[in-house]
Amino acid sequence: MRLAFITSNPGKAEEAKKYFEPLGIEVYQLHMSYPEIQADTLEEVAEYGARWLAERVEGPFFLDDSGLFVEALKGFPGVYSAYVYKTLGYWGILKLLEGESNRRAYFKSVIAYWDGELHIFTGRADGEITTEPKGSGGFGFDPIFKPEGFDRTFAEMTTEEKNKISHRGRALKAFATWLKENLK
Ligand code: ITT
Ligand code: NA
Repeated sequence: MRLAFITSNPGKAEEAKKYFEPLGIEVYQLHMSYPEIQADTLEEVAEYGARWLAERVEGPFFLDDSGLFVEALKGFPGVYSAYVYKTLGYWGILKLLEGESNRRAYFKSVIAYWDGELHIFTGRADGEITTEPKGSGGFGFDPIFKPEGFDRTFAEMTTEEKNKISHRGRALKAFATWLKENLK
């Protein structure tokens, strides 16, 4: 089986490819931009995007909308993560947290799969924001996020390691489980 992943982010595509490969499912990246509405939740953003694409894309596809939620910043950047990453980068987050002792944060991933109907799968990873960036793997905010129970940032992990514990890995797991039960 082949699955189209509509994303502009090669890091996300790589993680999904690696996740599905051992399950005999080939994921390929489809570059197609879609509107990302301003909404309060990742679910709303993902659902709007998927329904918009459904009218324009032939066959099934999935997309992923994610965000980093920092407790001391009342959940910021959250649904604004892509914009904040593009403008301030992870240094901006480090700067906002300077002198802050509460470093708690979580990543959340929402996968929207369209096969004629909409299916939503979510995953979350709790951890903390480091005081300095570490590692060169992964993408986005990975160098400043240390998952709970680990001494390394996501950027210091291989894709396989990150997939086992990450927000996206967990959403992909829910997606894969659903596929196994629902594909005839
Ligand atoms: P799409 O085309 O798939 O939307 P994007 O990079 O714009 O790609 P989002 O809209 O989901 O993705 O924005 C989320 C932001 O959070 C973006 O800047 C990502 O780099 C970052 N991000 C998402 N998942 C991440 C992860 O697993 N690790 C680190 N940063 C992540
Ligand atoms: Na985006």
